[in-house]
Amino acid sequence: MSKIRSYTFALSGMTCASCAVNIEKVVSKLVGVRVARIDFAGAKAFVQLDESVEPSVIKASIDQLGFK
Ligand code: 9UX
Repeated sequence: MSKIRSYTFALSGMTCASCAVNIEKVVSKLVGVRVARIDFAGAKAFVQLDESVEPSVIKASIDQLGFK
């Protein structure tokens, strides 16, 4: 049984609510991601990850989509 860790971080660059939906779809498919919620209005990302997954992997993926 692997543990799950929760992270919340600021996310800049979203210009419409669809951006949040798009990011959620991509991040949700990454290995080890249990929960991905992107808050457009609050400009935040909330994720729950298997402990084996470093949050930097998630951030790198979001960077690739053009957000910070
Ligand atoms: Mo909104 Mo975001 O019109 O990648 S979907 S800008």
